Amino acid sequence: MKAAVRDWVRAARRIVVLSGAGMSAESGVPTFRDAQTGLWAKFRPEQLATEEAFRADPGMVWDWYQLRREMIGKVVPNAGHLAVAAFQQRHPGRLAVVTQNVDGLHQRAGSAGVLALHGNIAEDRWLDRPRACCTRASLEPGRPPRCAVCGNLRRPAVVWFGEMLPPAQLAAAQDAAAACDLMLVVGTSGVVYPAAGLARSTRGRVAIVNPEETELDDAADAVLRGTSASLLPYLLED
Ligand code: BV8
Repeated sequence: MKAAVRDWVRAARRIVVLSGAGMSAESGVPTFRDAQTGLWAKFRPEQLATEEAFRADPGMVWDWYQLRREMIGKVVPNAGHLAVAAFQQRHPGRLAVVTQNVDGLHQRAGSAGVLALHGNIAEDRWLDRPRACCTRASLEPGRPPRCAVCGNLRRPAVVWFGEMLPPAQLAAAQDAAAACDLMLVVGTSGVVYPAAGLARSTRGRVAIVNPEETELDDAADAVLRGTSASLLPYLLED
């Protein structure tokens, strides 16, 4: 089946790679549904990655993001990220990357025009609408940092559960899904919407790359049981 999917890649004029946390697993980044460790072991990510959790205990949620940032700072893109970026460089405009990941590894691998639906963990923004006093000069260090004048908190610039996805990114991803001949759905459990919905609304054929069953298997034209770092270099080679 993997040879057939490689033929689909070769024949496709427009390809979308829709990636999830599994894309970064072989870089050493635990997936979103891997068990949380330490202080956060008793929580599920859906409980921590929310505005409600952050407002209830800013320090605890901020520390969880700091731990993840440190971990991501120590890893590098894997062969799967690199194969996607290399394909884009060899075939400009033929492959679009739509990712649910916030780790920036597609971008660091050299992929262009990455549509990061859930934001970027490396960046912060103000929790409440910033006032004139909320400037870099008024930033007071802390867990989390805050505006020394009005107390406005800094928060990770990611999309929390219950928050809208960035409209421009989502619209571009929906357009890419509608226009593609082939969507490679890589390393995602297919649980989180509206991102997972792209695999159901695409015009193109759907091929899943995942060592385990996913919520999207029923929507796939092909399911390749394997890892992204081992399969993508094969599927994307000319
Ligand atoms: C929203 C940033 C509108 C934060 C994340 C229907 C429509 C719309 C919304 C909903 C809906 N149904 C439910 C909802 C609500 C909710 C949702 O989807 N909940 C789920 C839990 C049911 N969606 C939202 O809230 C979204 N917002 O819809 O706004 C709205 C507004 C108000 C009220 C209502 C609606 C916002 C969702 C964004 C949440 N933020 N991340 C952070 O990172 O801290 S999502 C988070 O999950 C990560 O970004 C992660 O990427 C993403 C998805 O998980 P996966 O990537 O799939 O990772 P997972 O661990 O699950 O799976 C890993 C997979 O990899 C596994 O399959 C494994 O087998 C595989 N794997 C492992 N190793 C490898 C591998 N694959 C390949 N190779 C390997 N080596």
